[in-house]
Amino acid sequence: MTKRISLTRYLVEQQRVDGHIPGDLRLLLEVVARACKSISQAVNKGDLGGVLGVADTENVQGEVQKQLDIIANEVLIEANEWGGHLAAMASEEMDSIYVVPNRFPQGEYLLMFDPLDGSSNIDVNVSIGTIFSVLKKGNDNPDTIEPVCEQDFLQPGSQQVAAGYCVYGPQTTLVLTVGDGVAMFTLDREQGSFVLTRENVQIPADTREFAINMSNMRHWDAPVKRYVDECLAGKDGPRGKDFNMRWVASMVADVHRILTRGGVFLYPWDKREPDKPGKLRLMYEANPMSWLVEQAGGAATNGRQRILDIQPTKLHERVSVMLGSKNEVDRLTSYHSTL
Ligand code: AHM
Ligand code: MG
Repeated sequence: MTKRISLTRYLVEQQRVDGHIPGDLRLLLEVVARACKSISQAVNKGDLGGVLGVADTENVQGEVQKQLDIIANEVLIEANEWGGHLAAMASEEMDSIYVVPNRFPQGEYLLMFDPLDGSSNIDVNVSIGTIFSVLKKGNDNPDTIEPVCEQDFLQPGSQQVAAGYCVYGPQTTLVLTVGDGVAMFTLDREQGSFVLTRENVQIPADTREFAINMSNMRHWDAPVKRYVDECLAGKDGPRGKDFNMRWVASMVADVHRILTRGGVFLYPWDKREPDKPGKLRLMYEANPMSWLVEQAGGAATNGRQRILDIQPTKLHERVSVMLGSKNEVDRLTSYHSTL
């Protein structure tokens, strides 16, 4: 019989055998996984659990919140606030940071999340997910510990100590990196545990598949238009091969496909909102996904710069995103420097 490796055992081995993660980070990741299990239950119940539909609120970005956005946010906060591993949390769905209340011990980590990514797919029974990223609170002098503040979160993605997502699709799959490659864990609902199902995930450097919302074509910048035009020209065009297109409109599902079989995902800056660098959020979406993709041998840029090198200036910062198969991302990035 093949040996089943649970997420718990994987994390213990990362701590004990490989020394990649401290005990506190291991426990924190276990709690995040447990919260994802509960969100998965709520997602699965759908109408039977009364969790679908819109709430009467907007988030800080002015987007109408769905009930599940709010439920998932609460599940993550309640699961994580008492464990003693965190100093504070930040979420796409909250205006400002959530400092762990005084009644609980304060830890040294910072957790960021997009509690329910792909909100437009909730009510139509299409894959959605939770994205998370963990940073360490700055190097405090223990004699002068300052209270945690938003500034502590403004670290480039290269400083992440763990990142991942959980996709709620036909299967619930947790995908994780702690800087030692990418591992995937499938939820075994009977046992109630995540089981390791893929390790050392690698994205092929070349692909024939791209993902972008084509309805925005008229708003794109010249380098993105050139790239997609060349893909669409197929084997008679400059690329000399036919391309396929996929767009789930849940970043978790699109990135999961890319980690599984390659491809390139683009949500570029466009002319609709010239003052915003892009639609997706740097801290909750682009940074964790970029680190996962790089850990799997792929690349991630905003067209001009490696996403993980961007110094954030605010919590809800947005960014243009191009990630996936390395040779395609390099090509796109080179088009930005020549056009
Ligand atoms: P959300 O976090 O509010 O769900 O928004 C992010 C989502 C991404 O998952 C997805 O790639 C993108 O928005 C889809 O946008 P569009 O509807 O413009 O295609
Ligand atoms: Mg999102």
